[in-house]
Amino acid sequence: MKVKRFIGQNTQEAMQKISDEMGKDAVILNTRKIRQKGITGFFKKPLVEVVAAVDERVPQNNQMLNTQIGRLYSQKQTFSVNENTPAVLKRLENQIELINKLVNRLTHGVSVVENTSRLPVKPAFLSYYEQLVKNEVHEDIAKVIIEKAISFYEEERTEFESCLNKVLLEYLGPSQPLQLPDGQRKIVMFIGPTGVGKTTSLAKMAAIFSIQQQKKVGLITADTYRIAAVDQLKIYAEILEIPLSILYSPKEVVDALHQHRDKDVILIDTAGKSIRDTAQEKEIMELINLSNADEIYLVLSCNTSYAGCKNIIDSYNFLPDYKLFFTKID
Ligand SMILES: Nc1nc2c(ncn2[C@@H]2O[C@H](COP(=O)(O)OP(=O)(O)OP(=O)(O)O)[C@@H](O)[C@H]2O)c(=O)[nH]1
Ligand SMILES: [Mg+2]
Repeated sequence: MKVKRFIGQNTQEAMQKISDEMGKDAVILNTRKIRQKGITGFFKKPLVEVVAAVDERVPQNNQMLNTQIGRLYSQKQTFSVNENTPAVLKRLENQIELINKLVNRLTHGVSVVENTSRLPVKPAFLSYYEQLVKNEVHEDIAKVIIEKAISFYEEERTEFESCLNKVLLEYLGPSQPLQLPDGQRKIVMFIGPTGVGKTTSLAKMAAIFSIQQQKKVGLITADTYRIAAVDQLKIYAEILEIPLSILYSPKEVVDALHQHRDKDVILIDTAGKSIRDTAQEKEIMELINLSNADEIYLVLSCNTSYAGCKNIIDSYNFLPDYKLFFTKID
C-alpha cells in the first residue's frame, strides 16, 4: 500500500495529480486545507492537501471489486419522477448499499500511516501547534515554540502545558509588577480601547495595594464620556473606601493630584479610545504631560486577535513610553 500526500491550488488540481501518479484505483484517505508557507502565505488562498493511497499489488478480489464499482458508476442510469418513483428509489437505495459494502471491503484493513516526517511537529504535540496557528501565531514561530516546549518536556518530565507556558513567558519577557518603594508616590495611567478591562484592572490593583499592601491609594477618573463609567469606579472606590476624583477636563488633573499628595499610589482611569480619534489622543497626551505619570499602561485584552493587537499598538504610537498590560488572561 502506497500512501502519499498531494498538494494543489484546489481539489481538482490535487485529484488530477493523484490520478496521474497513482491511477484510477487510488483511494482518498483525507483532504484538508493548508496555509502556504511564509508570512505572505497568511494572505494567500489556502492550498488543498489530499492524502491518497493505492495498493501497488492490487489483489485479485480487489480488482474484481474495483471492476464492480466501475461498472456501477458507468451504468449512467437516469431516473425520472413518475408513478414508478418508489421502485426507482428502492433500486437506488440497494445500489448505494452495495457501493457501501464494496467500499468497506476495499478499505478494510487499510491503516492510514501518517507520514510524520512531513508534520511540522511530533504528532503528539500537533494539537498545541495547531492551536497556536489558529490563534494567528506564525507557523514558523509556532513550530519553534512547540519544539522548545518539547525539549523542556523531555528534560524535565513535567506537564507539557507548563513547559509551553515557560516558553511563552520567555517570549513575552518577564512581567514588571508595579513597585511602590516607601516614600515615593507613583502615578499610574490606564489607557486603551473600549472594553479591554481598564477600569476593572485599576480597581483590582487598588484593592491589592490598599488591602494587601496597606498602601494609601487615590483614584482619578478622566472617563466622563459616559455617566455609567463614573458610577462604575465610584462603586469600587466606595467599597474599598478610597477617595476618587472626577476630571471634566485634563487640566483638572493638577488639582486632583494635589488633593492626593499624601498617597503612595494614584491610579488614573481614562475613557476607551476608538482608533484614530485625534481629539481624544490630544486629551490623553495633555493628561500624561500634566500628571507627569510614572507609568503608562496600554491595556490589551488577551481575547483580541494578533492583528487586532497590532492595530491597537499602531494606533497608540503617539504615546511616549508605556508598558503593555494584559487583561482577560482567564
Ligand atoms: N473575563 C474577564 N473579564 C474581564 C476582565 N477584566 C474586565 N473584564 C470584563 O470586561 C468588561 C469591560 O471591562 P471594563 O473594566 O469596564 O473595561 P474598560 O476598558 O474600562 O472599558 P471602557 O471604560 O468602556 O473603555 C466588563 O464586563 C468586565 O467585567 C478579566 O480579566 N477577565
Ligand atoms: Mg472603563
